[in-house]
Amino acid sequence: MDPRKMMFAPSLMCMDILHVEEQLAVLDPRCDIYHVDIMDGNYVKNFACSIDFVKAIKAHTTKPIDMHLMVLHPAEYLEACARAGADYISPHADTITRDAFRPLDTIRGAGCKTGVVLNPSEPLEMIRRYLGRLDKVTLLTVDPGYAGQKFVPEILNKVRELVDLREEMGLSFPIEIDGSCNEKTYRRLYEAGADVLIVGTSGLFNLDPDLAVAWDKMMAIYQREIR
Ligand code: S6P
Ligand code: MG
Repeated sequence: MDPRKMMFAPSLMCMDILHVEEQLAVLDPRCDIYHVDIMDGNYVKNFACSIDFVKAIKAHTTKPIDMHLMVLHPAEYLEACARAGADYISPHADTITRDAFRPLDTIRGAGCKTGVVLNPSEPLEMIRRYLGRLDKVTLLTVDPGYAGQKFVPEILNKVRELVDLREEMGLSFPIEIDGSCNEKTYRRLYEAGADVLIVGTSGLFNLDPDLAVAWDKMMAIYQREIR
C-alpha cells in the first residue's frame, strides 16, 4: 500500500520557551505548517502565544504560520495577525456565526488563507455554508484551551463526515486535527481521512529533550502506526 502523505504542524505553545530560536531551527526544515495558539483569557481561560510572538518568529521561519484564534472577537485581531506574518488565520466557528463572510473576506483581503476551527461538540453544519471559502478546516479532538488533554474519540466520525462532505461539494481543503495527535491516535486519524496532524506535547515535545531526536522518534512511531 502506498500511504497517503500526512502533513505535520508543531504546536508552538508546547515548545521549550527558553529555547525558541534553536527549536525553530530544528522544526523549520522538518515541519509543514507552524500551529500558533492565540488565547484571550476569555474564550478559553488560558493564555498561550501572542501576535508579537508571531512577529518575532517570522524572520526565523520559512513554513506557513497558522494562527488558531481562541478569542471571543476575532474580527478585532485579523489585520494585526496578518501584519505580524500569519499565512493562515483560523478563528473558531462559534465566534463567527453572525458575521462569517466578512471576517473570511478580511482574512483573504489581508493576503492570508482562511481557516476555521470546530470544537469537539460542534457539528459540521455550522460551517457548511462557507466551506467553499475555506483553505483549511481544523477539527479539535479536545476541548479548547490546554495542551495535554484526553482525545475525544467521537471526533473520528466527524472527520469521516467531513471527508464525504468535501467530496460531495467538489472541494479540496485539507482536514487538520488539533489535540492529542500521538501514537494512540495516529492510525485512527489517518484511516478517518486526516491530512494535517498538529503535534504538541504528547506527539512531539515530550518524546525527547532533544527536539531533533523527538522529531525522528515521532516519525518512526507514525510510520509504524500507519503501516
Ligand atoms: C488546545 C490547542 C492545541 C494544543 C495541542 C497540544 O487548545 O489548540 O493546539 O496546543 O493540542 O497537543 P497535545 O498533544 O498536548 O494535545
Ligand atoms: Mg490549537
